[in-house]
Amino acid sequence: MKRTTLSFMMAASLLFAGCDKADKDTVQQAQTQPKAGDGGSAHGDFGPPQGEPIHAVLTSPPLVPPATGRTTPARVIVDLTVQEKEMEISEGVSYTFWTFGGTVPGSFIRVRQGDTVEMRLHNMPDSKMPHNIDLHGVTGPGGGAASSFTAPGHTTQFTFKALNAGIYVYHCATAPVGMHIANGMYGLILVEPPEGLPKVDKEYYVMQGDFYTLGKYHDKGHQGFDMEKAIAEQPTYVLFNGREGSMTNDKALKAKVGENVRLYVGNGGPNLVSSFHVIGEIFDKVYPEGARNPNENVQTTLIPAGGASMMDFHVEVPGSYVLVDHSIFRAFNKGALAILKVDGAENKSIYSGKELDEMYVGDKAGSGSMAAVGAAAATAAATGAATREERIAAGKVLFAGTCSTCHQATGEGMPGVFPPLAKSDYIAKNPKVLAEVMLHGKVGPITVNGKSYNSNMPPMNQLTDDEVANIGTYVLNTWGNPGGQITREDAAKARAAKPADASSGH
Ligand code: HEC
Ligand SMILES: [Cu+2]
Repeated sequence: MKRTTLSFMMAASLLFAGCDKADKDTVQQAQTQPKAGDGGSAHGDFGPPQGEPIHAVLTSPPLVPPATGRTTPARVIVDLTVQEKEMEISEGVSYTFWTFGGTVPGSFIRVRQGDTVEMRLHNMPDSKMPHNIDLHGVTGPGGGAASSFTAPGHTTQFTFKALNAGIYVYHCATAPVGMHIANGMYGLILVEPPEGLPKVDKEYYVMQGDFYTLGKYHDKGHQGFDMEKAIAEQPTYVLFNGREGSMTNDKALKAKVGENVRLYVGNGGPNLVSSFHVIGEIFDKVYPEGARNPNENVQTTLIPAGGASMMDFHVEVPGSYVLVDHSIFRAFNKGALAILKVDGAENKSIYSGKELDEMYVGDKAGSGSMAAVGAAAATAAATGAATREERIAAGKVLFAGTCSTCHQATGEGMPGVFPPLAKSDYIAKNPKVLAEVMLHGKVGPITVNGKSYNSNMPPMNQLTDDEVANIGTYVLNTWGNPGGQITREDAAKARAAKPADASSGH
């Protein structure tokens, strides 16, 4: 069992002390004869490394190195370079990340149980901070942190034997630890069991992290780290692979109908626990926290901060499957959303697609798909563009996701349910009302173009002032509306006019 100086880990290891005796009884037998299914570090030493040392193949997310394919233990050299660099955290928002290998999460490392791993940590000369590495797959003080303090422009090295198979988080553990992790210093190391993992068609590397910026969600420009938000555990962004939209649109993960997909999903934290879910799929197998024996038929699996999991599933039906943290505001309002795009032939016997849409005069009209509304708000490219033309272009994209579920892409609305925005006399009377309606919603009776409606539009105050200006300007300049502009100031004024109360709709 791994020893560490952290007191909470000591407390945890005491809990397991009862198991030690049983383990020791089987040590002798296991050392001579490792066999599949034997867990624990006492069964993971297959003797000295054989053959020439191997340089580990490291991959950037979402890619995973190929299986080691080895049946004997080797000496594996890992060269990991720490780089502090500015990258986009969201469209038009930059952040100074601290990285292992230039990416968030850091490079994926893959070894086999029993391997001797020579860990070389390089810290770039232009780094401002010292860094180190704690690999949860290491048996030894600090998981290696005690031996890897690396000043800017230095290289350090330590060697460990990978005794336990599993999928492990690694992270920087230099003080202030929380800050190093919050800045992106984490990644995954896979220690394959001696017989390897079951073969699949596609493997991907996904890692969640929570981020704390001085500005608000989607505030443009360079954003510094906010220690107070971090301590309060109130992230501005919750992200997969360190950037909002890192795996959407043309960067979506890909698979074909009929394939088996495996995700290696880690959670760097520093604070949040992830309720990891893929919308529209069921995990055939989850190796909870990387454990050896999978659970079957799982919908949502918990991934603790500083923990990781593997999940396998077979894809039967084409379409876009959405990876989320099912603590769902994180997905739609903080960025924890990615797409797996599955191509191939439809299979109507498994999933029919929409079979019916007809009038239903029930109690009250439904309120549309809020998922789609939020998704667009989270992912649409809000540019902070200033000219009218730029606002119209950006607003068109935002409208498509944020408003068109109800008002339709044509702006015609739906008879009796959603009023038209096209040639709306309600808008024409007072164009600035657009900002107000967007930010505070609209409830109660309303007449548009001679027809009355009495429904509920939810407030969308997650939109930034720029986004409100973009959508408003787009609507004003489309479908025969009177033209003109909604400015950032109009949006700010409307936002301040009434306190936003998301529960009442006004
Ligand atoms: C969930 C469905 C829904 C979404 C999404 C939605 N609206 Fe509405 N909207 C409504 C409903 C319902 C009304 C009428 C409310 C009432 O009856 O009081 C309305 C009314 C309006 C009105 C005033 C009436 C008119 O037709 O001129 C405007 C303007 C408007 N919405 C703009 C928008 C814009 C812009 C967006 C995107 C940011 C948006 N709405 C998103 C449902 C929605
Ligand atoms: Cu660090």
